[in-house]
This record gives sequence, structure tokens and C-alpha cells, in this order.
Amino acid sequence: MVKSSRNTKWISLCILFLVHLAEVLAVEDGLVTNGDFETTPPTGFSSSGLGSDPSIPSWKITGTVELVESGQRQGGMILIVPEGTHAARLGNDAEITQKITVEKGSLYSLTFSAARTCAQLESLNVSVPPASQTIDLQTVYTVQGWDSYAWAFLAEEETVTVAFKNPGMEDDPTCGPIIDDIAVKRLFTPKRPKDNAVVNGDYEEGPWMFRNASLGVLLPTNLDEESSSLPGWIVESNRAVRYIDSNHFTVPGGKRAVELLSGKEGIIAQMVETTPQKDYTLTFSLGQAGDSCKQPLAVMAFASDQAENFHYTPDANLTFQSVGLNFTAKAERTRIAFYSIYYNTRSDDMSSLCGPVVDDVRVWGKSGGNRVAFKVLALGFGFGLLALFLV
Ligand SMILES: [Ca+2]
Ligand SMILES: [Ca+2]
Repeated sequence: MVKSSRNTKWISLCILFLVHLAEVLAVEDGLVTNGDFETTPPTGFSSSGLGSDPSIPSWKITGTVELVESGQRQGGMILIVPEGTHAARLGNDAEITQKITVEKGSLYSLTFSAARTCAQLESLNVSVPPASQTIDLQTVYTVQGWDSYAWAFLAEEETVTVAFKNPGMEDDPTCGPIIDDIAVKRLFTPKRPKDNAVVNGDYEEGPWMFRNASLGVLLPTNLDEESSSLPGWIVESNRAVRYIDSNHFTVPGGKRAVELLSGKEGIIAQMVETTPQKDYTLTFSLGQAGDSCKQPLAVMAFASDQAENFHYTPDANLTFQSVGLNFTAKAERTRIAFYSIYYNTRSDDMSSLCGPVVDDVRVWGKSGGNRVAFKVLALGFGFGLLALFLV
């Protein structure tokens, strides 16, 4: 008996050690090794590409891959380097890969910056086999000429290969997307609060954002809620929505929120658990991102068969307002969704896409609603009495 308890202790200790080891070995949140392409290759940086012995420290390359330098010209065009002085350009069918150690079964999100070069229809394929997605780089969302994107994958092994590939076949084989600042973050799905049917309604859990990432991170189309960079949410549209942080944008609550772009071409949605025939209220914060977005700003909100538009009405003291709509659930899962009514651009550069901000999304049943309504009523009654007393 004593022996078996001792054995159990040993086994527990070993398991603890192995779990700890796995945690130590797994990649840390942030830039992957040489994810910014600033590590000097053994043959040195060369403005004319990687020469006859191409290599990029920590990356395996296939096809025409070049390290480009900021200020480098190609034809009449200056190549864009998103961050620092170097970035990688992927020619026709070219690919760069890196193996990373992860925790099997966990969800991870990759953040990376990409810019287009000569081709008009450039795209970038990001994959961690068997998962893969091709991101369309045709729409440049910011005047800087590059954007940050996030893409999530479920780790099916302890070591996975992250690959970025240019699936294009252009006449000029050196044309192709430029990539930079590749980071990874392990995601957690926040627990659904007791009084709110929405998961991650405050948008605080999401992809990695660099401290200096002033452009936010675009969340491209993703219909699978199990592998979303923004846990709980899906991006239903062809165009992306922008994940923003309080260091560079105005955010209604906490540190993160979502900015809706491209009018009804940018839709964010969630299927929330509901009880059929029960009455609910959907509330959310509607604000502006503090990015000189040309007004008017307005959001179309959907819940079950209800849809309502809400215009952002600026207030001198507040950068957001709380709005909401009532609905009756028709099923055990109810779709809530938001898109921007207008196609907004920034008033300072007239071309960067921007739009209304959504945050603190809540869905609660009528019984909870009555309690809140009662509190408001009681408060109003109190104020009424006070006013009477003062008069
Ligand atoms: Ca760089
Ligand atoms: Ca928030």
C-alpha cells in the first residue's frame, strides 16, 4: 500500500516535470526566431538579394526568396519594409518555413506583416499543415502600403512547420509579397461569463500585437470558430476587420476592441447559446478609434431576426456610447453580427480604411434585464425624490 502510494507520487512528479518541460520547450509568445529578418546572414546582407548562396538565418527557403532593404528600388518603385531595415520577399512559388515547438492541442495565432510589390493580384499563403489559408493582398487597408494580419491554427503535433508561400506565377519572377514581423501567440478561449452569453465579448483575448504596431492587426475571413484568432468570433466577409489596441487607438473598454472596415464587406459574428422563445437584450459599446476617421460612423447590428442600425453620436466627454436591441431567441444558437454601414476612410490621408469601433458585447436574458431595468428605475425614482426635496 505504502509502495503504491509512493509510486503514484513518483508518477505524479514525473508528469508534472514533463508538463513543465513541454511548457518550457514550447515557443514563447512574441516574435519567432528571426521573425523580423534583421539577423545578418552568414554572407552578409546584400542589396541585390541573397546572391548565389541564399540563406536567411533560422528559415528554410525554397525558390526565389530575397532579403530586401528599406529604400531599395525596383523599377520606379521603392520597396516597402514594414518594420526595421529588412524583410523577405517571396518570388513566384517561393516559400519560407520555420519549425516551432508548440503545445499539442492548443490554439495558436500567427501575426505577420505583408506588403504587395509589383503584381496587382498578389496573395500570400500561410500554413501550418494541414491548416492553410491564402490571404488576398489586393486590398491595401492603410496608406503605408502594408498591413499586419493574424491567422490561427490548432497545434496537432508538438513540432509544427510554419510556412509562408507566394502561390502566384507572375511574368517577373522577382515580383511577390514582402513579409516581415512574424510573431506567434498561444490563445486561450475565455470562459463565458455567467450573465453574458457572448464569449470574448470584450475582445481582450486575441492575436499578438507588437507594442509598436500602430496599424492594428487585420483579421481576414475565417468561418471556423474553432480556429479563430479572435476566440469566439468569426469573420464572415471577404474583407477583414481590424483588431485594435489602446496603445494606438481609442478603445471603449480594456485594452482591445474591433474596428469595422469596408462597410458591409467586413462582418464579424458569433453564434451565442440561447434558450428558444426566451427574450434577450444585445448591448455593446459603439465608438470611434481616434484615428481621424471621417464621420458619420454607424453600425448595423444583428441578433436572431432583428437588425438595427446605430449611429455614433459624438459626445464631448465620451469616445463611445452604449447601445442595444431586444430579440427573441428562435433556436439554441443565435447569430449576432456587426458591420459598418458606411465605407469610411481617414480624413488625414483620405485612403486608409477605418470605421466604427465595437466593444463590450453582451447578450443577456430578460430576467437579468429586468433586474438591471429595476435598478435604473430605482435610481431614477431616487433622483426624482431628491429633485422634489431640493425644489
Ligand atoms: Ca524587419
Ligand atoms: Ca475591450
